[in-house]
Amino acid sequence: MGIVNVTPDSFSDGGRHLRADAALEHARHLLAEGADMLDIGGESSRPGAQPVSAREELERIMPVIEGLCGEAVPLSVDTSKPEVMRAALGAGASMVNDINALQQPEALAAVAVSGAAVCLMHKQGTPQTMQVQPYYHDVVGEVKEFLRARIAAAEAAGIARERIVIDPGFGFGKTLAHNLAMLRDLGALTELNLPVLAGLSRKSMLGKITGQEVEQRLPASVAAALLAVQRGARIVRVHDVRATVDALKVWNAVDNENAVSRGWISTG
Ligand code: YH5
Repeated sequence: MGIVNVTPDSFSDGGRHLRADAALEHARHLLAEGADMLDIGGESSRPGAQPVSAREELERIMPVIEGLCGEAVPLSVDTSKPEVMRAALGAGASMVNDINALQQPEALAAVAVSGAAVCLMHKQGTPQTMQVQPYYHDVVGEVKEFLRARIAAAEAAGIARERIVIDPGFGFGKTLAHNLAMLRDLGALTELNLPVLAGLSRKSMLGKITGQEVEQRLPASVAAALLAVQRGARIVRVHDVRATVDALKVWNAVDNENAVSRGWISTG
């Protein structure tokens, strides 16, 4: 899953049209690099980020979703707002990626009536406060129980299991120790029998481990994505698609007997 952030901090603000054009060009670049799906977001959910209105979010993402709906690729919309979900799904998005796990009123219904897929993510606190003092007795157990409860809520609202993806929410109200425990034991989430999505790309935990600033975290991000897939993640949300795809191809060539039959590699 390639990340397309349509925010002023990601694409320099020469006005709405230029920003949408730059985001579209970036999205097509990620597809050329081998992305199987794109995650399009108009609200920064980085630690400390300020919320934006539904109207502002829509003005950022809708031109990009509309510009991409001709490409034969699944689009995910990164939002917590039901109004934004409905508009994006109406324009052809096929998945909602909600860091709030459909906890806002109407969010469950917005996804349920659409037939779209959803990614339910765990976090502790809100993006404004979540890194202040994360605390868990048992991070893996608590994340798993939270996701189990949100899966039940989604199913009760009419969202079939086949439509649900789960995500431990790396960096969302978690210390380095919590993130490492979660990655080490990611297999515990696969016991919920749903595809696991992992988002580690360029995150602070990689900066803490390597001492690298955000622009220099590509090698660490590739290593983290590979580790996540080896521990059971089925989708990795990444900025650096080509490097990640190459790493996964090497792993597949060595460890996955199906790599040839799936057309991922050729033995000549
Ligand atoms: C995720 O894990 N993450 S937004 C800080 C960074 C770099 C990247 C300091 N949305 C996830 O990517 N959706 C985000 O450098 C997500 N899973 C899902 N499903 C945070 C982010 C980032 C933050």
